[in-house]
Amino acid sequence: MAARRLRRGSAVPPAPAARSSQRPCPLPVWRAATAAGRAALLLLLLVAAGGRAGVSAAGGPEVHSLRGSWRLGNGNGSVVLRGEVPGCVHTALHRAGLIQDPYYRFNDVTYRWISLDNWTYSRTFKTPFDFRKWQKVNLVFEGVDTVAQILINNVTLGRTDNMFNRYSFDITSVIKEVNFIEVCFLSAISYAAEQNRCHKGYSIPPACPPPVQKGECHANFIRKEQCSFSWDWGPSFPTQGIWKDVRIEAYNHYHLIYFSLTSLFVQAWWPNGHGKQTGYNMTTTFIMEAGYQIEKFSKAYFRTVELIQEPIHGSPGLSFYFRINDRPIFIKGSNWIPADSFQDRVTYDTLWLLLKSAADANMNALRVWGGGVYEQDEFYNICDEIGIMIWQDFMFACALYPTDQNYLESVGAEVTHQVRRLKSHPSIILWSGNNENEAAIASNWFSIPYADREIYIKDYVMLYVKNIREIVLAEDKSRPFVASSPTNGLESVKEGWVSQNPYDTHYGDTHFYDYSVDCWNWAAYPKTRFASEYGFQSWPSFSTIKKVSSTEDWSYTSNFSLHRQHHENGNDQMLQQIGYHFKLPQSTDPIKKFKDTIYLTQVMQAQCVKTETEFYRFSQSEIIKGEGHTMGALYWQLNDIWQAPSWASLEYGGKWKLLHYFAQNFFAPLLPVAYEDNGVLYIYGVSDLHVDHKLTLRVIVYTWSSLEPVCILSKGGVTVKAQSAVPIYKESMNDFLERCQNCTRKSCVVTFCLMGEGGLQSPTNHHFLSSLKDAVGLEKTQLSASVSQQDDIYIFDLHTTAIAPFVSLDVGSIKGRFSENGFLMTEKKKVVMFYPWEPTSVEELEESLTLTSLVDIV
Ligand code: BMA
Repeated sequence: MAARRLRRGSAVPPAPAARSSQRPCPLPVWRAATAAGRAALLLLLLVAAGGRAGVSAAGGPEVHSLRGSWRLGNGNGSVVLRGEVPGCVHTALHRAGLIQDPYYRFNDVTYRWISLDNWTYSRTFKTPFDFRKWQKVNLVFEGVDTVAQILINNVTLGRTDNMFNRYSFDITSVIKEVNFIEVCFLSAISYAAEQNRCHKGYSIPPACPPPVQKGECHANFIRKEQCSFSWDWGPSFPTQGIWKDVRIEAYNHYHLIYFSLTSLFVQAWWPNGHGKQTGYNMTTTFIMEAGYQIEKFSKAYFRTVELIQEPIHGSPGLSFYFRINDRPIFIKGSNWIPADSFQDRVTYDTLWLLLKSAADANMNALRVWGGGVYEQDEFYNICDEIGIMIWQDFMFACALYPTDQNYLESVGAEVTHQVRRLKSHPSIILWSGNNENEAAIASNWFSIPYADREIYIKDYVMLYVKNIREIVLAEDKSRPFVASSPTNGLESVKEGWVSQNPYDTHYGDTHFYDYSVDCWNWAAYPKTRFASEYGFQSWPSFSTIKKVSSTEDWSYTSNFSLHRQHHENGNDQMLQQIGYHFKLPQSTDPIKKFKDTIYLTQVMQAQCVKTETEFYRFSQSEIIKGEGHTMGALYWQLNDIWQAPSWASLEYGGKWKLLHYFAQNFFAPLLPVAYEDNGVLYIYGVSDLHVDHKLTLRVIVYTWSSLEPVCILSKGGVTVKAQSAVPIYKESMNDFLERCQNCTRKSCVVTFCLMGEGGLQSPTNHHFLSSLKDAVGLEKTQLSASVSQQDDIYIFDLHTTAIAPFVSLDVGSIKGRFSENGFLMTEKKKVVMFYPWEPTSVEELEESLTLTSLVDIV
């Protein structure tokens, strides 16, 4: 199909400029019945009025879903199949057996033709009601991906060009008893290229992603999931399809489009780890003329959020932290990317598993990153339910963007729609304009000549400040807005929204990546106010990789391993980082060598992110040389979009990497952290608890060669203040080693934990005194496990004959998670639980179990 000129359709809600075309509606009488009698609520209602007068009917609107099986054909008609709606072309082709799993081996490149073609979805449907009795009939798309012409009964209704918009077309005059509907897509790649060509005057970089990503160009010219054109952790699958609900709605007089509640206060909603996620079921009834009535069921939550940017004593700059219900909260968590290249595969269960895993790892927040999608309602419902706060980016990332009128109108409608759709969720605590676009201009990522800089700054301010910010402030005053991440916050505003150095540690948030530093060295990290991105890569486990590869791919240097790595030099960087502290695998058995390398990448990643996160947590209460008061740690990234090396702690499919098990500990509400500075060993007590605690610090030192401690220290009466990080132990390293039976750095390892009354206990933490490749005395160990079942849980009784660092339990593809993993085993016996996510058995678990520790790597 040749590229056609399409007429722009009307998105709902209209962009601000188009608002005047909407008839002002008298507010209906409404009555709110709520469990919280004293609830103070602000309601936002958006109602549309029926166009023709006269016909009145009691009851709600007629809704007829057009979900289900559609006819799907490509541009020249050579491929015809059935396609599910909601869905996309790739999943339809796969389901029909016309293509393999798109994630298998090199298929991302092999199947590029799918996205280059122009596909059409069509179907006939009977109108299941007497449409003549209704004043207004609309065809509503909750999401169209992306550029399409919509026709009904051969009449063009309009076009779509923004996957983040909701589109509604008035079909009152064209609907019949039997109808034929067509959604004719244009390739997103061709459209983006065409938009770029049409943009005269100056270029909008970046033109194309780096070749290592094997992606498509000009993603910034289309309002579509930016990472669908490829990313440094993801494949290029620029999908086409009706990706959300589609339906016919008929109504008289009034029709409820958006309904949101903005809470003030009663029983509050709290983030995970800080209290309950109290919510109230609420029924609101709108009673209108002629007995017409609309009933809406919803959940109301109450919480306040403030982003505090104020001077800090002894430090230049401003603070940057969140206060929830008047309580300052240290933000702990990660960054969320789309859970699949094909959104129709992201089910409630997928979301639940990933989000619950975040909460189970003691996270209280996630950032929905700006290169993906505004997530589905279920995502935010779950976050509300389990107390995961959301830093919500608008969908712009790592690029500059155009600001011509059409583009701004489309974005305006998008932002209005998304804010109205999402603002009721207490989990969302911040709107953020984009990912790294302030930094892209400030650090001149795209080598823009100095003389042209102002054009791009003007565009930046136009898009994020004069448009997006204005709309957000008009639609939702209940939560803060920042223009970018990272940003210097108020300081960026002062500097004209693009500050000289958006990574300034004295202001706002920072992103920090350095793969060549020794990640065990905390001094390499910025003492920032808020770390919203940082991380290191690892490979997903062998069982995950196996599903999308074949035998010849199973080596670290295979074409496949290079192909899946989308970050320049990523595989080498991991080996370099591993090499600082571990011996690299040398096995002559290629598969063992591959598995050992995978294991080490995960060990390295876990240890690196642990060190960095602990640094941010222990920096929360101090100002040192003008820096500190760090109040957030969101590592990059929580989840994976496919099976490939990445910064994720959860593999595609939900399996926990060692990092995720480490996160459970390094985000624990009560945690002792050790670090060395100038030959002195410090232990800090870090607490997110709401009250001060008198605790006992227990430090146990082992030689690598024995399961018997060489030195035990118990320090009682240690006060760890509520929500703070305080030094609780300090000793010169020389004294410490001497006191512990002449330990040397190479021969000993330190473990420590905090204990309090009523069973209060921190996880046991460890501090290495040398690189493990230099450790003296580590012995080959016999690790064994016996498995038994207790109700729905499986018990792994572990046994070791010697100290075993980084013990990993892996049950392959059996879905579930362990209570802990990747630990330093210093006792002969240990009990680890396995929580299955689907039915399994003792036999199956025993058969699949692989036990690995560092000493097994040869
Ligand atoms: C940050 C993110 C992503 C990227 C990650 C790792 O810049 O915003 O764009 O995937 O780093 O490189």
